[in-house]
Amino acid sequence: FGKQPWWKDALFYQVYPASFKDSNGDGWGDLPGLISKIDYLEELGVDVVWVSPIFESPQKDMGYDVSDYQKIYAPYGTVEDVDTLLEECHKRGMKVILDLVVNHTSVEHEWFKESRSSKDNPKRDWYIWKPARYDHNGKKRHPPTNWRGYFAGPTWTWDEQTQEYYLHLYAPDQPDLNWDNAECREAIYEKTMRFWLDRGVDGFRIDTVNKYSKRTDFVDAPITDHTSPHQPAPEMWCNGPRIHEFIHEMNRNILAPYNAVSVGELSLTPHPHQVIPYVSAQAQELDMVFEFSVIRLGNGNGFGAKYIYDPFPLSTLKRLTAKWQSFIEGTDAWATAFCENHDNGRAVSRFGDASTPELWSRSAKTIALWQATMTGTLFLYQGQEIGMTNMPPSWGVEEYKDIESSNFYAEAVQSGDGERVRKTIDGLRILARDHARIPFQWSDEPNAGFSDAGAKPWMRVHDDYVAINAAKQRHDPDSILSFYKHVLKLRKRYKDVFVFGAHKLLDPDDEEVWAYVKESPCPVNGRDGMPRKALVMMNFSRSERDVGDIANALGCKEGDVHLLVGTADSLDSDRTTASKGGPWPGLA
Ligand code: TEU
Repeated sequence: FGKQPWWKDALFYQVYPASFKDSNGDGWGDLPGLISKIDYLEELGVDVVWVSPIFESPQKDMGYDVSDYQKIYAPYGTVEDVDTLLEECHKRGMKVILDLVVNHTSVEHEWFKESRSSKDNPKRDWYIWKPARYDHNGKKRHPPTNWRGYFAGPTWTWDEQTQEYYLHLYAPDQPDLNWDNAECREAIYEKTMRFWLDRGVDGFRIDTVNKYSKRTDFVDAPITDHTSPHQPAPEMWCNGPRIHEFIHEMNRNILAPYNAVSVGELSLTPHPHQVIPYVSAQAQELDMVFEFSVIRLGNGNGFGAKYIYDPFPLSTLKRLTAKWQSFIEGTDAWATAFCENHDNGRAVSRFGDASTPELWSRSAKTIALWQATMTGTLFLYQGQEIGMTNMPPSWGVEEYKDIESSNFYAEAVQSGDGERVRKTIDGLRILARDHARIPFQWSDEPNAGFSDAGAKPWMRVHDDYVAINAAKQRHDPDSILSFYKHVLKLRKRYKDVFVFGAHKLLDPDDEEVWAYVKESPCPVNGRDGMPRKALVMMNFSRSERDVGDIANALGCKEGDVHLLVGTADSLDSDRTTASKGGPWPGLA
């Protein structure tokens, strides 16, 4: 299957730096702390470390509000610490990508300070300014449109000094850059990307990559939420008229010359037809994208109800994944395999059952097998490999620090609707971004070994850190961490099947066992040069299911497949099943 770029079968690992490792006891994770854990990442089999934003920032949105792209937020360390991180990773054959946040800056960024200083400032047009609208009697001032942003508020904020509104899809502290301005785009390429590529960074995870081109008619969105003055309007700014021109320009000007790897965050983009133009080889735009159909499962419909949890049957997951897989097979385009990140609840709490230690362990291993056998480039999120779980339901809302959580909660309280408040709290307990941001659980030492014993971590350490931590699992052959290492090796060893293989979902109506066949795209030296196949079976239920029965029911006769993997008996036995015949050794 020919020469593939290095990143297609690489293992990426997302580090949320504030919560990974604190080296100086200030309760906030930092770069020296991350550097002290590179051996841990290497041992897991990580090829590429993705570091969420570490730049100078007022931290209104945990660094996704950058005030200086060439400085490091002091509690994380210094630019020289980044040089050390690069050096330490590169000497181990590992790479580093940074989080590129260029849909917006912080209000504290010099560019915005100039832009807001006067209407005729040369950088005025680097942001999106619009005059107010007034009632017919000219009394009441209104924003240019009725759009609702991602953090439960309007997308416009009035600026007294120049008497205009500016656009922000996220917090008022995150004004949107105007990508329609060529000078602004040039500055983004030169001042945020080239600076880090020249220092040796290997590429970028590109934040909100489909939002840079907005519709320029700025019209009101239809009223769909009668409880709010602001209406969801992602169609006004997702996949806009010039988006492919901009991303292609970014590719030609900066990504390609540096051979930088790129993965774009592409939410709310109908796939496959609207995703392919971002990632097809001939597009010369991005290498990969994150497609969110699967990870969004359970989110309430639309912006207004995001945190009104919408329970889903497993079959939804399977149907979505089948569709997702078909889009990958349909082209040489590449999506990514992932089930966690810093914007979502923990997978074992959402897609598994963490209610008892036994079920928690089996669930986490089943999820590990799911991820390790998925087609595409695999991304893990810190803590997923040891089965870190959502915050305990007993914790109060004060433990939810994230702007998105607190804004949705405040909006529910302001609505005066007790039922909505209750549902929002229930939704946050499953879906909140905060669950992924509590300190990494390294050991059973105080503060879970994340920070010094006397320190007060910026977020509360999980109550279960004594039972769930990396040190406890590292040498335990039955641990989740050991299982991840096991199935990650399986993925690498049979990458033609698991990374590059076609995916055939077997029984979309079975609500308990999720089974699919993966087939290598090319004849290998297996039996008679036939493509290699694997039957993957995962029992997401508590009932006993027999491997043989399933295989037969699925029409997979013995010898049909060369590798049988799965936690198919039930969540109560994580035995992985040896292969049945075929040229391959069973799962060791
Ligand atoms: O998220 C982009 C985005 O679409 C968010 O709405 C995200 O999907 C949502 O919060 C999920 O609950 C990126 C970053 O990943 C996120 O952390 C930032 O808050 C956001 O952009 C603004 O930079």
